[in-house]
Amino acid sequence: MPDTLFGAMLQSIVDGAPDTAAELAQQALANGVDPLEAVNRGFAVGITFAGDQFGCGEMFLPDLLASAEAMKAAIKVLEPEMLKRGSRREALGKIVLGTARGDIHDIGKNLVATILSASGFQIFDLGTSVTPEQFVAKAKEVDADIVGVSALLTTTMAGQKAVIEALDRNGLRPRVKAIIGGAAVTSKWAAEIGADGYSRNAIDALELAKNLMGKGTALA
Ligand code: B12
Repeated sequence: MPDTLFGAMLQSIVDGAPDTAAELAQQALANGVDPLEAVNRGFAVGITFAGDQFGCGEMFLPDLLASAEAMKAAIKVLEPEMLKRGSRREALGKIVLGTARGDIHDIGKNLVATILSASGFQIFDLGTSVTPEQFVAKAKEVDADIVGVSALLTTTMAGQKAVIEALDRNGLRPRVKAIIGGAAVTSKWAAEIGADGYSRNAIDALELAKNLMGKGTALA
């Protein structure tokens, strides 16, 4: 059963059908499917497919927007369960999160925020198109342990570098760690700009953040 459910989830995103996506998310929860698995094996596969179609000119921006809306509708249904499943037992640290200047993609960043928050991190989400100055100001204000910058466009990845430079300029690093992510980000880019870490998905982001706080289960 789950495989057909995951297939239908994928299709609902490609079709840009928020009501169907939300219904399928509800169905998954009712069937005891792990909400993160529903995202990773169903909905996220759909949005990646839609992005590829868009990239090769098979899909246009309004369709991609509809796909993004469907993705958000599904995550809205799944989010409370993700938060409920999180441990939330100890305060792990404070993380300032946002999408880089000029970039409005936030689906992945929001997932990272949900997972980290569910696992006990205190999240200060600055939203999208965040300037380096805004990251620095918030990090100072809340005495952050980690600053996380998401970027989905090759043009806005430079914004991640600018945030790291601003953290350095303001004397916040190395105490404050800088982590980055987003579809186009690679470990090579992370090393090049001197980030303290990067991850390909929200689960790895959690492991990364825990490791940086000295509370991880993995080495690294
Ligand atoms: C959905 C989407 C949109 C939606 C965004 C809706 C929203 N509210 O987010 C809309 C339709 C608005 C959109 C707009 C645009 N988009 Co767009 N979009 C996408 C798409 C299809 C999916 C992104 C997504 O949500 N993925 C699902 C999530 C779950 O994955 P994720 O974002 O990668 O996040 C995970 C990890 O990366 C990681 N992570 C993410 N952030 C962080 C942060 C930290 C700190 C850490 C540790 C980890 C981490 O964890 C996340 C969860 O697992 C991608 C294609 C793709 N394959 O990425 C294109 C894509 C990114 N878009 C693209 C483009 C070109 C655009 C536009 C410029 C189009 C236009 N002509 O206007 C605009 C940009 C506007 C702007 N200024 O930002 C291109 C970028 C090309 C490039 N290399 O630069 C892509 C790759 C599509 C393509 N193939 O051409 N887009």
